[in-house]
Amino acid sequence: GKYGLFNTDPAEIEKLAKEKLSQGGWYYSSCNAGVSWTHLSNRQAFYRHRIVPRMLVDTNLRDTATEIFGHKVSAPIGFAPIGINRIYHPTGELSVAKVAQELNLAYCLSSAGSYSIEDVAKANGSGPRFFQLYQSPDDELCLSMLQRAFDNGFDACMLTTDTWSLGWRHNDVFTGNYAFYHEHGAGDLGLQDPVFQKRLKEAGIDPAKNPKEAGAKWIDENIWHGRAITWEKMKWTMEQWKRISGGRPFCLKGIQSVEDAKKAVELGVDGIVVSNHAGRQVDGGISSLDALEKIVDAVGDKIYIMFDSGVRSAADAFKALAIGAKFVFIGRLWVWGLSIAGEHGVRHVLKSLLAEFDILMEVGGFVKVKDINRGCIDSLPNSSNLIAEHSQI
Ligand code: HOC
Repeated sequence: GKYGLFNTDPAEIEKLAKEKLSQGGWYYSSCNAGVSWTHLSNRQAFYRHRIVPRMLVDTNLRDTATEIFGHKVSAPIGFAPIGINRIYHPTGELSVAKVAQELNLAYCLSSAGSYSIEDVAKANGSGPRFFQLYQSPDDELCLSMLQRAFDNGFDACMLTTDTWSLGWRHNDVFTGNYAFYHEHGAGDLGLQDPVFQKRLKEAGIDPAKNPKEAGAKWIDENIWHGRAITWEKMKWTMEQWKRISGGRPFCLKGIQSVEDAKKAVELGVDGIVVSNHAGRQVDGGISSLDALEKIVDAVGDKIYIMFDSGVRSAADAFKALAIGAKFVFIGRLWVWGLSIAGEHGVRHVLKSLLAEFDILMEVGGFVKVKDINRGCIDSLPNSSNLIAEHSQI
């Protein structure tokens, strides 16, 4: 049928997802900050770097597998944390986590998830899985979430550093995002937290009678609370995670400057995700790939560097690896797969991406992930003013 073996060209996926989603769902998943210039610069940066294939290489024994924090995975490509997956499909995070395990890919659960930590962990089975934290200013609640993440086998904590409030996203503001999220069970991950349940009781809110009020309290006070977490506080969070988890990796997501990357190294953070939140936070910002290049040059040998923002193909992922990322996360591709056909849609999109990556290695003459380096790409100066229609995807 139409949504069986659908065309996995990213432009097609996007079209099918738009057709399937409500206006609110489509606007939320596709929106960017402001006039989308950060998104555009993400796409332009990929366009500027070109892969240089090598010939007569024995790629018969090529291998897309790699390791992330000591876990062997099928590819250096994983699921970026994205909140409220029930907007896209009723089975939401459960389907995504299940497919991740089936394909042996790293999965990162958003703390704005629409299913509980416990249920997602069960769906994800043996993982590997990471827990993304939108840090609540309520320390007791934060500790409770970290503890639940550890108790449920999450292998690393990833603190998002760029989203204390959502960026100004016209389309999403237009659809009245706030009410929309609540309708889709936004934040069940939080609503099921024992400390948050205590907070609801203290405030006299019965979530069974007043789910919208309870949901609003969760989001307003603990997710988009508008109160920035500073480096000082981040140190506390890292120490708490280390204590609770017995030293499992702690990472920062959203790093875009060399200064911040150096600070992360100085404070003993295990890894960073160079990311501009897919262009959804600051408009007119530096592309994630350009930031990656500068950061790798400055601290690439001192910290584990991951990457996200704007990846639409295996070639994009390859370019980020060539520039020096050790691991690449994708977001909207799997969200749209989920929107189109639930679990099947996620599986179909990911299997296509993995096949594309494998074939790229074969036809490009690359044998191992660790051999992907700057010598594999040719780059135009970043002053080049360019953009093809295709890079609008
Ligand atoms: C219910 C809160 O990363 C985005 C997301 C923010 C997730 C918070 C959801 O929209 O970019």
